Amino acid sequence: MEIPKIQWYPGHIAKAEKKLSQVINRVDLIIEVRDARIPLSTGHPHLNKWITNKKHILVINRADMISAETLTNWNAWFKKDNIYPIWCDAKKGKGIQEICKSAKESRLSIDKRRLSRGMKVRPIRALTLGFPNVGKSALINRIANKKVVESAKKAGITRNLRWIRLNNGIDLLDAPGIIPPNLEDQKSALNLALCDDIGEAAYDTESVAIAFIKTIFRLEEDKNANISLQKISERYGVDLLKNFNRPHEWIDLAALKHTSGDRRRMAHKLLEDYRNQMLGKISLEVPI
Ligand SMILES: Nc1nc2c(ncn2[C@@H]2O[C@H](COP(=O)(O)OP(=O)(O)OP(=O)(O)O)[C@@H](O)[C@H]2O)c(=O)[nH]1
Ligand SMILES: [Mg+2]
Repeated sequence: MEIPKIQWYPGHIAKAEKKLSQVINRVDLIIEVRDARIPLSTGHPHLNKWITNKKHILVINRADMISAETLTNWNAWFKKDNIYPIWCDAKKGKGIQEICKSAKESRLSIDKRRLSRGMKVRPIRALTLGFPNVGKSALINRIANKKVVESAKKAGITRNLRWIRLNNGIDLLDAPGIIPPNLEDQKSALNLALCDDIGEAAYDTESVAIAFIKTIFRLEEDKNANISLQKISERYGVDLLKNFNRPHEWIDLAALKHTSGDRRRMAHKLLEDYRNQMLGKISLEVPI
């Protein structure tokens, strides 16, 4: 599939990554946060380098945005590698207890190690690390049980590093979303764009909307993707199947009905409808 070129590495992320590299040695625990719709594309290729000698918890957020069946199938997939993710919905607070429990276990084991070496215990330092907009700040607010950091529907909300002292012996660091400087894997880059996990400046909306239609055609047969072309066709009153090889034309026809013929606005509407879950709980990546 031809994919529109997507590249995004804004200044604030470059700066944040530099600052992170200065504090990361002092961090004891990395709470890695991924997006349930694209749990592979939101895995950072440099993570293994960062987690050496640290505890690691894998949190997959936005669990409410995929089907329960797909979530179960992902668990079976991760289990093959002995990985047991904690699935969360930071909006509703689901999975937060599990993160706290797991962080506490890390704290106790770090305390034990320090005491055995004759060192005093101190609060452990935990960093939430992940791509932009996956819900890191929303999770922190849930863990702290009050609004301590800014969280909003746009990639690049958190701009600076910010320590939050919890009263359970854990200091939590909120950081801006981090992405690789070069989005070498353009298939993943497209997924990030579709899920709004990178800024809109990174791509052309119309080409990405066309790529979205091609993607749902490709994934439709996989049950885990949970796509109903019929429902989407009904929603816009334009048959997707009839326009199978002509996503451009589908957008044109839908634009006539919904955006006074404005293709760009229609493309944007389609993407926003997906992101706002108006098209169902669609997974853009599936366990294989
Ligand atoms: N449906 C759903 N929405 C979520 C979930 N978690 C966060 N959100 C929403 O996603 C948006 C982004 O959340 P943030 O907490 O700002 O994300 P972030 O990872 O801190 O983003 P940056 O600071 O830009 O890196 C907000 O509008 C949240 O309300 C979730 O589990 N489910
Ligand atoms: Mg944030």
